[in-house]
Amino acid sequence: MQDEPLYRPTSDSQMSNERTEHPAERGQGGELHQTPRGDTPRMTTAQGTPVSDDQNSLKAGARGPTLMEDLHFREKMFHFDHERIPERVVHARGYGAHGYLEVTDAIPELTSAGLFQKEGNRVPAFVRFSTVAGSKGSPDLARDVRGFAVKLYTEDGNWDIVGNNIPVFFIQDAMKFPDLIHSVKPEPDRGFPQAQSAHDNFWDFVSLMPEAMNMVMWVMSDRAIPRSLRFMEGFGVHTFRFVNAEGEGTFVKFHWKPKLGMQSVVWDEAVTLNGADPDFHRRDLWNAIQSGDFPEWELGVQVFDDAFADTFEFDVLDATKLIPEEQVPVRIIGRLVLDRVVDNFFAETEQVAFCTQNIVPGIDFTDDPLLQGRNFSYLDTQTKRLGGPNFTHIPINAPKCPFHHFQQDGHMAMHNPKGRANYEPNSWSQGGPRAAPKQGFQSIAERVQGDKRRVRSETFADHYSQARQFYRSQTGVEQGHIANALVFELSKVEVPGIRERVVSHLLNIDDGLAQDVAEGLGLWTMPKAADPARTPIDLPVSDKLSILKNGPDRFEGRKLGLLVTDGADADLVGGLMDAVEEAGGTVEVVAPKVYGVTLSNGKTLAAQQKIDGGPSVLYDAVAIIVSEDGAADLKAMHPARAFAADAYAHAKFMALSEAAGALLDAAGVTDRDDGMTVLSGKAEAAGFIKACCKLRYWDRVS
Ligand code: HDD
Repeated sequence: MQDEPLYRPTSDSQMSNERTEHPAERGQGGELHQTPRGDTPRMTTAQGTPVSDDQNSLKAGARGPTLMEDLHFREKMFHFDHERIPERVVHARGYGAHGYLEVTDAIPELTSAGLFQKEGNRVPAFVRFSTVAGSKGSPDLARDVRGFAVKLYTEDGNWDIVGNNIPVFFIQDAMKFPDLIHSVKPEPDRGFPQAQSAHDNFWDFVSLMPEAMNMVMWVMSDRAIPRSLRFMEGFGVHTFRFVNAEGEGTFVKFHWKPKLGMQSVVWDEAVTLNGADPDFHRRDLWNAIQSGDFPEWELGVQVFDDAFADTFEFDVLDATKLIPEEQVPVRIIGRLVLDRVVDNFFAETEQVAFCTQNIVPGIDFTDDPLLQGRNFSYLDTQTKRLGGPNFTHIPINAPKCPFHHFQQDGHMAMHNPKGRANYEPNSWSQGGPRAAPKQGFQSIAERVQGDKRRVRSETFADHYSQARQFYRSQTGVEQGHIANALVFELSKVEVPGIRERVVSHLLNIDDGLAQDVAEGLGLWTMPKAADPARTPIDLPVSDKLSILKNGPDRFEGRKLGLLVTDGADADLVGGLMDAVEEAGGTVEVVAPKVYGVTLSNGKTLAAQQKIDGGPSVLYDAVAIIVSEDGAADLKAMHPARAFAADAYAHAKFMALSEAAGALLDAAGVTDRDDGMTVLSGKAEAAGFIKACCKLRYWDRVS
């Protein structure tokens, strides 16, 4: 039996009783897969029973009914029917990768956390990025906050920093989290819109909760449409505590700063990207890691004491506020590198369970009421999502340091210790584990006293000052994007009263912004400003809050879309590709046909995208190197005209061959500006890539 090939060659007749070769039996190159002989493992059921035929269910006769007795069919179908687990109630769409955190500046004076005792210490890390509102299958470029959740497998247990790419939050008290999320998710009666805040319920809720206004400014800014997960900052958001070996505490806020700098797309690109490549962010992360271009962030901390907290304009326990970097500088203490994609998306990215309660000795919580509530919610949700209390037995969630406890049994228990002792204290000789008062986790000895009341502290009452500071710290281009985003979103709101209520808040943030939005909406009469609980104050501009003021000035890690046709000048193409490579970028070739083109020197150049699958929104800059005949062909193709028109409209730098002008004209792009370089040789190619380091030619649109 073992010597007989289990799969036979294709039968001539599809109607024959002989089983026919299934397409799945062919490899990608068309070669026939190995039959289960030699080194190829034989297929079995989950019980280990060898399977003889995985194509046909067991029937009474070739055309007869399927038999219940078919153990292989029933087991296969039963397992398939149970493949899904509940998606996360928020942050359902996410993408993870492995890496490490390396300490670059030891801080034993601040914290006793083992990790930070010595420069050069490294711990494994797993990071999951996510959007918040959309379900698991929603597109990557939704206007939304991005989750930035980091699990560090330290020698003292797992430390999770479950943060976002925005340093403030919508609400101050965890009590309001279900309401916030209900309001942004699809409306309950109609089940839409998906992955969007542009609807009545969201704007109704936030306009009734003025504490949301600071975060609303951030979400309407370009921060909410990052170009890549690699090009965004991350924040722990809350104020945490460092505790040193003497038991002394300092306040700390955590920051992740991307090595390649920040970058966002423009809204019109995001809208197109969501259709052109709904997986744009995850594909980008996967490709970067697979090509050895490992994404990296600096870990920074803002450390401050009670004296600062007492004099700061806001309460450091209020998660709707940040501390400007100009006030408390960020000290860089480590680097986070992602150098390995997952082996299995479900096992790792889907099953990873972050909990804000996962901290290690040397780190502690504060009384931030949002953080306190989160500490309940995460553990609770994992139990539901992963089916029981043993989710720490799943490898991605298990600590990588030794661990010993008496928690036992339950669904799917994988760690089942031997021996008699399962309680403590006990008299058995191997009766450990025992608690270690010195090395064990200790909460900071903080005096806590107060009346038992449901109240919001008066110190949380200023809802507009930081929103104003954020808006006024942006460049003109960025301010325009915020106004446009508000107009776009509020134009999707059906109830005029809700739109007007939002504008009434904007009046407390910035008059000019309120005017721009009112004008964009076509609002006839300006509403009265909302009554602020506390009169907003003017804070100094904080340049660090702007993306464009902190632009990367490099093309490293970025992508050029190169549109070519048959007969394109081989020297220009070669020179440009070399220049991009030298700058640390990549080139994706777009052509009328995916097998590519024949260049002027007779050599072929393979394409990665056919023109209608490679719109210019996929790229940071574009080049159109075409022959005259090629340009004439492209003129007739809508996707080619759109490639040129969109690149122009999105303020991208463009490199052109002489002949490309005809395509631009046909696309309605009659301007020739300084964001365009007509190439005639290598020198221009280098100059063009240097210009691309600015990422956009904003003068074109501002
Ligand atoms: Fe949350 C997931 C970040 C407030 C309750 N949250 C979740 C994830 C991130 C954040 C990144 C995805 C983790 C992953 O990739 O698996 N959440 C935040 C930040 C907040 C915040 C930065 C404010 C500072 N969250 C917040 C509150 C609550 C929750 C106030 C409830 C009281 N969050 C959850 C949750 C989730 C979650 C329901 C859903 C899936 C999960 O936990 O694992 O428990």
